[in-house]
Amino acid sequence: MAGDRSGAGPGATSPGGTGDGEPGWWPEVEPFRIKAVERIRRTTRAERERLIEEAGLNLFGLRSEDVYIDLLTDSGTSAMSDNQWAGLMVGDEAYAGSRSFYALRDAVEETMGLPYVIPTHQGRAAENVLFTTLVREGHIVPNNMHFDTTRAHVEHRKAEALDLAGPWAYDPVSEVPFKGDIDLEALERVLCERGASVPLVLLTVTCNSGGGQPVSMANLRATSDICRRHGVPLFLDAARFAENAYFIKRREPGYGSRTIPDIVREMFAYADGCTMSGKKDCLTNIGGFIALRDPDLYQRATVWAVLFEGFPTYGGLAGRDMEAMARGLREVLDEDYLEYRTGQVAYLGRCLAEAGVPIIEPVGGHAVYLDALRFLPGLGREALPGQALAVELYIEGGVRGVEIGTVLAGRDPTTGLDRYPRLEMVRLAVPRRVYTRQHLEVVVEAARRVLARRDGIRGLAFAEEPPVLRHFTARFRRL
Ligand code: P70
Repeated sequence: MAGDRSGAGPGATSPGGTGDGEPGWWPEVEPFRIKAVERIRRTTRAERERLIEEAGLNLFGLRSEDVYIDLLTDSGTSAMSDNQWAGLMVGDEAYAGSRSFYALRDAVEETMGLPYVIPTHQGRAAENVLFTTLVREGHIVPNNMHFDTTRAHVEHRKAEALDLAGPWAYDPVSEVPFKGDIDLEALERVLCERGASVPLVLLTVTCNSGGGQPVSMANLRATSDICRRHGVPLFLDAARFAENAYFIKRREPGYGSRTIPDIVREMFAYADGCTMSGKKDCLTNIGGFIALRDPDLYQRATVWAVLFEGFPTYGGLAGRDMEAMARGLREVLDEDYLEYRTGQVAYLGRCLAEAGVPIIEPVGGHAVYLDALRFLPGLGREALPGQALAVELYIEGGVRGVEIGTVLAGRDPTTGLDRYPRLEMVRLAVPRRVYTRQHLEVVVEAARRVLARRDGIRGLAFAEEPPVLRHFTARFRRL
């Protein structure tokens, strides 16, 4: 287990160490060796120019075979361990009462301290089941920042998805250690004025839309106090809970000598439940769950789970998927893994920053976010600079990122106008345990080359725009 290196953030330039008596001269190295590999293919620039045109200048439209380094998402793209692969073989495929369900339930209870578990096929399915149970038209759901599917599920019920991250979250360069913190005064105000319309409060750990930024334990505790005083349940959108716990250990006073499992238990002790996308910190390729403290809410949610997902001991998953999630949930708590994981992402950020590429700082847990407004200062927001930059990175190096900006934000459901978020970004999400440093160096070089020719880059406009979650299937044209 790595020890406390308090003061140095993950991936800081000071060399790392395992803290178990070894000298701290090595960097955040892979705590694994590679047992199976997957061929990837380089394409030519001419091929990529043609392929991205055919995809309507939307990176979601590309075939993965035509992508060299795929940083579209860290969701469902992890490499599973030998232990997880072995788990697939012993998965119990029974319709009811599957042994693998109990393995998952036990792993959730052990790590999160939440005894009632409903498996779902992925995170948004957990949102669908929970929000069908709790959220009605006219309700307000406060969150530090909603990620896209969460927002869409709230708004689909004609409720308001209210982002209450503090102003620090929108400053791309301030070195605030917990930029994911919710604004406690704003939350208090909302609950005082409109508390009767708030069915639950969410905290997204880490805060994906804000750059993968962590939420501090102090903020979790204070949020929980406020919610309890107003009688409103607090839920975690827990997709990247382990990465968040690691940041707490490294950055928050008083946590440096606590273990990750201990920190995780404390985080969840402040919550009434969570929705989980297992495709992130369960280290699996599919899966999710709802975990709850209250047996009555569990009963009510189960009704919808049966309708949407399946019998409550499989919830849209194969038994083997639940087995892999159960094992991943324990593996992800390994501090050597989390040090490597956050260190690799920090390494990418550091190299990009050194190359002069404007990024959101500090670097978050799962991705480096390029600041498209500073990268392409010649383009206004209406020219979709994030999307334009993502397209150029693909053309330059076969690197696929994703726009987290105006395209993703969509239109305001009441005004119908573009929402223009305060940050216009391209996210380079690093899949877990998949790429090496050399792969990341290709990414840095591609970004450096795009930066060198940025003055010649044109903006984009929608050519086809679907009504919900438009970023997945939209087509674009060059201005
Ligand atoms: C991502 C994916 C999914 C997600 C999340 C949080 C904090 C719930 C969910 C839903 C979505 C995505 C975005 C761009 C490209 C590809 C995929 N996040 N809560 O990459 O979970 O996907 O399992 O339904 O981040 O951030 P699920």
